[in-house]
Amino acid sequence: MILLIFSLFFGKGAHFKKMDINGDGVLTFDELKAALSKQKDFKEQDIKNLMISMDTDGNGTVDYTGLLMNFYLFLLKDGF
Ligand SMILES: [Ca+2]
Repeated sequence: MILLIFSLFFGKGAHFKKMDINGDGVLTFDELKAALSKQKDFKEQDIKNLMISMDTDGNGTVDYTGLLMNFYLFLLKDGF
């Protein structure tokens, strides 16, 4: 699952800057939804769960640093 998410954000053609439609450096739920619905068949609830898990400071948006930190912590936790 984490690799799937990783490839969605950092893979070819789907990186963070493209997803950040208004270019403010953070992803809102609507931006995330717009990007993910193009990629795979994500259900609205899946996207909500993803958003909650990546919204490290709980302000309703996902920022690039928070996203990288999330992956880093995940990798540490899983002992890679
Ligand atoms: Ca944005």
